[in-house]
Amino acid sequence: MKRLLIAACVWAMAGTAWGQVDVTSAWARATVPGQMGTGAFMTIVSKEGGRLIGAASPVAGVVELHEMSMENNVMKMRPITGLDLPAGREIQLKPGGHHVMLLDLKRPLKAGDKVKIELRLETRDGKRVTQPVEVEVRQGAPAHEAHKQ
Ligand SMILES: [Cu+2]
Repeated sequence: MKRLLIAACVWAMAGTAWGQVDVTSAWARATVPGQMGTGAFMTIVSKEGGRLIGAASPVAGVVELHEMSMENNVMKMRPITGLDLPAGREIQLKPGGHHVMLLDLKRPLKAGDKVKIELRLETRDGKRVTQPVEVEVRQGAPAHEAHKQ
């Protein structure tokens, strides 16, 4: 147990020291039986500026970045190739806006679970890096209807 705690601390410190971005309020919506996809949300701040270009997760076969928008009074969502992270600006991935879409789920996500998501980022000078974040699964309010498969 003690070793686990130390490992967790080192990991957290590493994230702070070398992370391209600061990630807070990360969560994913719990699934209902039979649901194969769900959204993950978080607040991202890039100190130097960069771009979020993708993500991966051990719990999902496919992970996409999505945006939601109103078109003719209908909420639509579509995959995007990336999301700019201007230096120092808080970018919110949230229900009804941009989100990380976990598709082809390998298991149901229950409230209280922790899920790892690896963010793929492009730095200001064009380098590609990854950064792991831990996301807590929460009971979300309305289902993410458009993503039932
Ligand atoms: Cu989506």
